Amino acid sequence: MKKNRYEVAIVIPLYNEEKIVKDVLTELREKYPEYRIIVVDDCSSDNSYKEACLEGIYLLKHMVNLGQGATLQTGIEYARELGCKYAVTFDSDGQHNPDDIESFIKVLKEGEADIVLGSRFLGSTENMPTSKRYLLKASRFFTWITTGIWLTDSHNGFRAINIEKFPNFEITQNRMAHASEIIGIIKNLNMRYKEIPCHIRYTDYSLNKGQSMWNSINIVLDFFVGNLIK
Ligand SMILES: Nc1nc2c(ncn2[C@@H]2O[C@H](COP(=O)(O)OP(=O)(O)OP(=O)(O)O)[C@@H](O)[C@H]2O)c(=O)[nH]1
Ligand SMILES: [Mg+2]
Repeated sequence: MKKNRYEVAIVIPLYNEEKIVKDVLTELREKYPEYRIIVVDDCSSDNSYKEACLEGIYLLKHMVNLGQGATLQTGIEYARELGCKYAVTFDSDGQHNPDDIESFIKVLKEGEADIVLGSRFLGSTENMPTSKRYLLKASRFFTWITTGIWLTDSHNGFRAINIEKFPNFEITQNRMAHASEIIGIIKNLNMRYKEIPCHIRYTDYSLNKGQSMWNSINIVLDFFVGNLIK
């Protein structure tokens, strides 16, 4: 049987990362020429869209800012349209390590799981603020209480999904609630999941972009909006 050359899509949400997105995409394109790279610009107010306009990249754009959940959903839908079997979700802010992608895909290809979840606590971190560490550790208990699923890292954007096997894997929560929603989807669709180690870098750039505090508030709201009010 003919091997699908582009069975893997790397789906990249993009919002106001003009300083770094070109480097992130260039590295991914060089490392993974055999994968489709799909970038979804979430109506950035800076030059991110222009910076992401590179050869070999599929670049989509939301006409209004919809948030990370909707951005991932747009990218996953497009990966399906392109006929990809697996989708890896990968941030555009340089915090994820491209080298980790291979181990995520290996788990899916070997049929060990239907969704692979990256864990910085099984893997490693660089310069993670203490407040973020505590918040993320606390989030594991909320996730466990509300879904019955125990994860070491429940708010990590680095994942790989068998989208062919789960055509109804669909993120409907646009903003803060999507991370919890994904754990709910895993439960509802009875997906086999596996957490594997990944490396997360808190670079000067990502720490200074000024979204960290807002993201932390989002994680807290996620528990309430995504879980408790359900
Ligand atoms: N904050 C934010 N990010 C978005 C949005 N839409 C897409 N993204 C992208 O989603 C990815 C993750 O966003 P981050 O703000 O870095 O969130 P995070 O990595 O969970 O949090 P930090 O640990 O603070 O970096 C990045 O690649 C963003 O560019 C949005 O509306 N808001
Ligand atoms: Mg980030």
